[in-house]
Amino acid sequence: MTAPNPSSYDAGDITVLEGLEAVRRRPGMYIGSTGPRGLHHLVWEVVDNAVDEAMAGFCTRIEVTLLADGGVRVKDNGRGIPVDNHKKTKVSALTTVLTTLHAGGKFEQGAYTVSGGLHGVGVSVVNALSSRLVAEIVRDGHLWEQSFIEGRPQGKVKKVRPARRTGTTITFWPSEKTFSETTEFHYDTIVSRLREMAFLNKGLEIRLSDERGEEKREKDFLYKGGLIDFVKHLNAKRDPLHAHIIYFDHESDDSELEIAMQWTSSYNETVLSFANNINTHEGGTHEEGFRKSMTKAINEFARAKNILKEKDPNLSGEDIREGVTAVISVKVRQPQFEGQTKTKLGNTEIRSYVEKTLNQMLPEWLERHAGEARRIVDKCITASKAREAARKARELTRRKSLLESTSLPGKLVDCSS
Ligand code: 0RA
Repeated sequence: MTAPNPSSYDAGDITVLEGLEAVRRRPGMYIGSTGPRGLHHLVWEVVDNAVDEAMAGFCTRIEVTLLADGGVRVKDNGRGIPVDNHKKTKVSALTTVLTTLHAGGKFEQGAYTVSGGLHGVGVSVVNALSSRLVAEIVRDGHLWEQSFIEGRPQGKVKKVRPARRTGTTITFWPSEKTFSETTEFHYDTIVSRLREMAFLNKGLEIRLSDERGEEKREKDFLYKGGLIDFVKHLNAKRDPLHAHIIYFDHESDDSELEIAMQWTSSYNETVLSFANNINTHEGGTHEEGFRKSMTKAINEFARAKNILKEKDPNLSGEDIREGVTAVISVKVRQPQFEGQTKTKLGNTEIRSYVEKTLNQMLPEWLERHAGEARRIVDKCITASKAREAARKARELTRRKSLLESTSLPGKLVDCSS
């Protein structure tokens, strides 16, 4: 047996504290801002970790509680963060996860690494920016606990008592030193994100309880239909063109794809896309593959059914997407987030994955629901005609105003009246 080496232990300890100190010095680097957005990032980070555990197939229920004293509690029924000591460092895995930058929950090969994404900064960042944090773990037959103040462990992981079932509970109080503007969580903001998470992870049960204020509030989210329910929700106040919501899911060796969509009588296009549960506001390769395949499938169907004649030009992507509500969700092993706000998916292999998968599934759906497909195509043709008419009207107006303007050549000015 080798004796613990005090000097290297100290060195590691110092590195850890320096890491969390760096987060406290420049919190914006890790959570974007120290305003309300950054504050809510703390919640998303802890919830994301629990959702990861659900995505890995080990967690079915997450409870988020906004405590009366300003704290937030996130409880899941996953496997529980491991508490045993690392062979070399002799430090509990739990302590490491909570005090080491970028040591997310994901040690295992094969697990989805949502970490590295937008709010995948690791729960240690939450710890660094909390005046207090308590981790309670049930696994290996016991309840284990460790507390932190400003990120610093207040003793080792404690074995509290025997306990059954497994899970992780993280309770934290955001530090007023960092969040000097406000430490107050916004109920509606948390409602919409948790609802979105529940849509994106079908069958996952999420409960939000607000224990602040006079009237306690509570909301449960559980969507058996996943993205189908998401599209229903988005189209609740719109007028759908067809009854069936188009839905596909597909799993490959290293990615997953889920798409739901429905056309409405609206003139707007609503396409939401997600990569590893993160809203990719700036789009990216998954959206590109989706658009390309959809344009191809609708045009081919319209020609096959002779709705578009040989002489007619193809329908444009824009015409096809008028009035559509679609949600695209991909799960990718190593997501690359690009763009101004890091919300654009960059993985090139995902473009062809989505395109190829949809190329197989979309024509089949259109064939099997030919009546509904015709109504969709009719709407696209109407959109195309309207756009063409608008273009002609615009041209006419331009020509007219050109004639009326003073821009007539000099020697013709006298003739213009
Ligand atoms: C790594 C390994 C294992 C669980 C987790 C991470 C885990 C992390 C979080 C964060 C919030 N809730 C969580 N639940 C689980 C388990 C490895 C094993 O048991 O074999």
